[in-house]
Amino acid sequence: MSKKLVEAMADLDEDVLLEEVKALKDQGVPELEIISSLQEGMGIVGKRFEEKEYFLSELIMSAEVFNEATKLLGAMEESGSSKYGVFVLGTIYDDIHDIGKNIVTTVMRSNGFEVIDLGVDVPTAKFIEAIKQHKPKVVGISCLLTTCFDNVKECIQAIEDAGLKNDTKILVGGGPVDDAAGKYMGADIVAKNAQNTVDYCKKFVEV
Ligand code: B12
Repeated sequence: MSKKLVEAMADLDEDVLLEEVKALKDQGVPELEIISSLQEGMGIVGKRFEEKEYFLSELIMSAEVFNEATKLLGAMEESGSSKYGVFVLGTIYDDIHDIGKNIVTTVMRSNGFEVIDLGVDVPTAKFIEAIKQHKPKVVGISCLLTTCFDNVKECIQAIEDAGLKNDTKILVGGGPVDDAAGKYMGADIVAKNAQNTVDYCKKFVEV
């Protein structure tokens, strides 16, 4: 973890942040490690927002700064091969956070999955339609808002009621989703970051 990068992200200091990302990249630091530091910094942004030290404008700016940083990361380029099959992914309805989802999408693609990205604010019916159409082994639902936990629960229940959960594992992820929340929602697994997601999905696909 780069303390300088975590602090630059937390302080929304774009100049220092971009310089540090370049420096770490030049030193050969793995890109997912760089993303971890950025994610840690985003956690601090969130805390400052909760404590009213930051406001919505800073949240918006944090997203812009994060996206600028990831543009410097070459590993985030997509490979195009799909040797592990299809992964359907989307952010649950009423939630528009997509930075984490987009990272998972690119990292999964660069690890050989074909990702059907349904976008943000995705209604249950759209998840069900995509599962019927693409028959994925794994479906991912991103959720950054505790107020949307019940939406994810409803969506997973609907997938089960439609008889589509037998052959499909459901992964959930996003900042506030821990194991207890995942259990409440009826998910098969909670993934804390993009690398975990790749590891779990490869395991499901190989069994
Ligand atoms: C940036 C941000 C925003 C941006 C989002 C921009 C965008 N395009 O995404 C904007 C400004 C739009 C925003 C809006 C809001 N936000 Co906001 N936001 C954040 C912030 C600071 C960072 C989120 C982020 O991008 N993190 C970085 C990424 C890389 O991490 P990540 O999303 O967790 O993803 C990683 C893993 O979780 C995992 N993962 C993620 N998704 C998935 C999915 C699957 C399937 C898997 C397997 C893995 C996985 O892999 C990713 C990569 O490692 C968080 C704070 C936080 N700590 O998360 C608050 C936060 C989520 N927001 C919050 C709030 C309250 C809001 C608003 C309600 C504010 C308002 N008053 O309007 C709105 C809600 C809008 C809506 N309806 O969705 C709260 C939620 C609190 C709660 N209890 O629910 C947080 C926690 C801040 C806080 N501490 O108060 N926000």
